[in-house]
Amino acid sequence: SSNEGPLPKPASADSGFMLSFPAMENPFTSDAFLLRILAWYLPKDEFEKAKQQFTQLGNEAISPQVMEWNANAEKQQPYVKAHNVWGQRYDYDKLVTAEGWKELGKWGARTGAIALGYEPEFGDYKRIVQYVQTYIYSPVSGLTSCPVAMTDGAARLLSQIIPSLPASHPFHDAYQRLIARTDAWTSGQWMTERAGGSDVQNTETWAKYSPLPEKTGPFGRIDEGDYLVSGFKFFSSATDADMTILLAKTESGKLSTFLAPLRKIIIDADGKERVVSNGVRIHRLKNKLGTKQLPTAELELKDMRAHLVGPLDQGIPTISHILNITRAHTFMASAAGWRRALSIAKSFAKARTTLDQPLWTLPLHLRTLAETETKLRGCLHLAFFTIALMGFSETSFPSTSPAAKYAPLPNAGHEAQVVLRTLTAVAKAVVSKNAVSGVQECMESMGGVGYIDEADEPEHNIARVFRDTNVNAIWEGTTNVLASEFVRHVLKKDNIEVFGAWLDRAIHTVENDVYRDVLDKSWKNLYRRLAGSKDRVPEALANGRRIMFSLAWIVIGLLLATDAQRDREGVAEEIARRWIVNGEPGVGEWKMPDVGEIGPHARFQEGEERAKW
Ligand code: UCC
Ligand code: FAD
Repeated sequence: SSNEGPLPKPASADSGFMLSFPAMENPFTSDAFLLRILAWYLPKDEFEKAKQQFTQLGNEAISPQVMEWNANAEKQQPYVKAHNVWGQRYDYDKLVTAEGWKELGKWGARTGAIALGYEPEFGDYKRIVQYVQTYIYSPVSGLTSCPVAMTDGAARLLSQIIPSLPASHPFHDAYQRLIARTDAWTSGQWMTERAGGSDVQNTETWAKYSPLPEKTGPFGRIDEGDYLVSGFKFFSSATDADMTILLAKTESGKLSTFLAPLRKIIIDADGKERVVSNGVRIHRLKNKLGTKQLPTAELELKDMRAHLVGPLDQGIPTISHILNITRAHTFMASAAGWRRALSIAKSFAKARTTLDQPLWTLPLHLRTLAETETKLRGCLHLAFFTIALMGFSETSFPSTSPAAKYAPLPNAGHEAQVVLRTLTAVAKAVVSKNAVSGVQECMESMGGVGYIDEADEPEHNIARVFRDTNVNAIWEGTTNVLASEFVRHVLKKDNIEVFGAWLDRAIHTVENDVYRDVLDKSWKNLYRRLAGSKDRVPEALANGRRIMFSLAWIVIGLLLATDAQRDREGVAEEIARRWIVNGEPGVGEWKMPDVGEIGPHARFQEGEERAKW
């Protein structure tokens, strides 16, 4: 009617409501929980030194330069150029990767992604410090964190082998190049074949002993190994690597571990040196849900010259040095991606208004984020405790660490080894699996924008984090394969008794009577069943996932409880309470259905056996 005024100005493409999203914060200095964990393990001096380095790394991680490299690596996906325009095959398949990918790899090496774990600067604490680097670097590494993981594994393996080798052996040089900060080498890990990646016993790659008649020294160069390897590798993620560690069978029909460079030097007809492929042909690159920046390929190997690593026929025990390191990178990257997704989701909840109030003030939304934070903190505790054990077992158990006083560490030596191997498998499986649902929750909490996958805007692209996080539950052993590894390991020899002695002792350091009681009853229940399963391994294997998640729930509860009692900090206390007493992230609530009946103490009446497998 005529007395109505003009309508408000409608929105247009460039006017109307526009959400203003806050700038990213330094992922180190803004992460109160990470700082708390670090202060638990590092003595004051080391903590201050690390803080300085990581504040700088955190600033770099949110810099426009790093964002640009990430966008570039995501947009310019790798491809292979095998022939020139005349149809001639190159001396080796040219794998073309983005500038961003290359720069991110160099940035990782420069900032110590591997070096920190081998340089003496942080002494007994070097692994913890190295994995803080992983935590900050991996979410913005454009997946160069994947070759980093495998390179770290190869460095660890060589560090075990080279002390017994003469100085002229090429493995010494390879090791130095892997741990370098500049012009560093990367290494691949080739295990999976078409016949299976979980069970590698059906490997169809063969290594023939065929030493060169003449070498350039008693042990030759890195490309003068004594074996010729041929076969087909179905997944190779480090296709642009300098070298690789791979499994192959020898005439015994058993698996051994080999090291080979991807290129070799030949002398051509006119006496000139030429760099050619060391018998590796890229069959094709894979199309994948995520990890788009990563050049995952199928490779055909034909007479690849390789060195044997470790004893003949001991392929699995030898390569397991790598597996345990790459699994640690996997769980840390899972937790780091999850933390990044949650930071984005929290920023969104502060920026978005709904029902005329900031989103974060809606109790239901706040509760969803709080539960996600609780699960993530639990997983982070498990992750860093496992890393601390790894570091301490490589060097020595420190008496100067606050952890020696407060953290429930096992005894150095055999007990620590059993606990470390157990928790490495458990953490890889449990943290990676939870990160998938955790990141999904963060994505959903941003509504439709959460689902937008914009390569140009890596600073708030949760969808990319979700795609990339999914793979962590698959590679380096699926959840069930790790559950199987865990069950078989603890049921061997007296491992369950050794593990049990530690956990029992640790639980009894919990001062809060209620927490101690809940954890003690839960563990006794699980232990009784596990220790009684030595002659029923197949049955325990069938229930492996449930057992593993139940154990993780107990160990995380223990870590949260001991952390809280160190200073009675309010948030730490509340998270411990929610985890242990409410069973909030446990039974039902914890998104893992297989947590089973382990959970709130109310369910653990004396003598009652509730935890059914
Ligand atoms: O996926 C891959 C790379 C992807 C990219 C990586 C990026 C990572 C981080 C990224 C961050 C963003 S490479 C492919 C990974 N493949 C796997 O993980 C294979 C999964 N399958 C398994 O784990 C299986 O359990 C196998 C292959 C290890 C099982 O082989 P077998 O033949 O059944 O062998 P056993 O019987 O389990 O083990 C043989 C010996 C045993 O010694 P004994 O008999 O003396 O007890 C084991 O104790 O090897 C020992 N062993 C180990 N030792 C086996 N596993 C381990 C271990 N984890 N630690 C120590
Ligand atoms: P399978 O072994 O066939 O497994 C299929 C299913 O069977 C799984 O659900 C598994 O849990 C289940 N299963 C198998 N064994 C058991 C058991 N004992 N108990 C219960 N369940 C079981 N590999 C490399 O070697 N190098 C690489 O660089 C590499 N890069 C990769 C990159 C990407 C992006 C991906 C997706 C994979 C990569 N892989 C790599 C391969 C990866 O390690 C394997 O896919 C993985 O180990 C599983 O092997 P598979 O695919 O053959 O599955």
